[in-house]
Amino acid sequence: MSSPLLWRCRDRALDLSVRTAVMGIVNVTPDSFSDGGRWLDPAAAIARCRELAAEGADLIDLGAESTRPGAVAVSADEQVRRLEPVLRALAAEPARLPDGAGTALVSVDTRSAAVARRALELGAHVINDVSALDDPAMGAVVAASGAGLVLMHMRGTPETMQTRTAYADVVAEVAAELRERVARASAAGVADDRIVLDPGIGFAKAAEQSLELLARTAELVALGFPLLVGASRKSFLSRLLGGLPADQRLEGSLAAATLAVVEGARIVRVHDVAATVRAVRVAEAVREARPARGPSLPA
Ligand code: HH2
Repeated sequence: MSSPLLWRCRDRALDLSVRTAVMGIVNVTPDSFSDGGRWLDPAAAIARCRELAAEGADLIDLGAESTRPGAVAVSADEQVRRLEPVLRALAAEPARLPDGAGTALVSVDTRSAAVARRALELGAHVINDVSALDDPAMGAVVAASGAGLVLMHMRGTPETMQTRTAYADVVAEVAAELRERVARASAAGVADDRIVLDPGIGFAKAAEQSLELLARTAELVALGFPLLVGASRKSFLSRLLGGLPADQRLEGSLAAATLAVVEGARIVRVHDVAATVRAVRVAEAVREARPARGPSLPA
């Protein structure tokens, strides 16, 4: 059996056993909560992808639909219209990592199987599905391509999710619901070594629930799949920092990413790639320096 920390994505694979993968965000949208409108022009988006890869983004996550709380769904046709020129440019000339370390993988953040199918035809390596297979056709589309698949936890849709934050034990319930989505992916033919899990920080979560998920990252790592955490610039940080706007949440985002990595997250999804790469190089070294945890501490 292959290592669960080798994530296979079509003809590529990311070794997550020591080095944390950094996923850089490029939203080709008019309305994303932090970078909405900045990368809607294809030329600007393509340049941003190349810039993030040059800063060390192992993956570029392209989104064409905002999933901020209250956001309304965007049609598949419109998502494809926004994504296609960017995907074509990255397929023709992949975005290069620094120091000759190869090229960034391309991930597409979509809940739509039709969008995923087209993105995969255009060379995407990963489908990042924040609904974790709500679209009944999604699993088969991903399985047929051998792409990587991110299954993120959410309840409801971005429009309704903040009315669905009642949990008795947020970590136990997120874990159980992610397990159900893994079963759905497996039933559709997605191999285990393609799957990454994500607690969905801020998706159907109140601020204190996002904090508890971060604090208890290790319990989600124990599900046996690489864990991705996306806390970058999210509103739970602002609540702790006197209401700072999204463009002033860098230090809070770095703190959250660092903690997640020390606790075992293997991929972080972020807006600020250069700073995050430096922070997680330290965090993963601390994690690797920790002695293996014994069965229990003396009383
Ligand atoms: N968060 C957002 C979008 N996609 N995907 C995963 N796997 N994990 C996340 O935490 C996650 C995600 C929301 O952030 P952003 O893309 O910056 O904003 P918007 O949804 O408004 O485009």
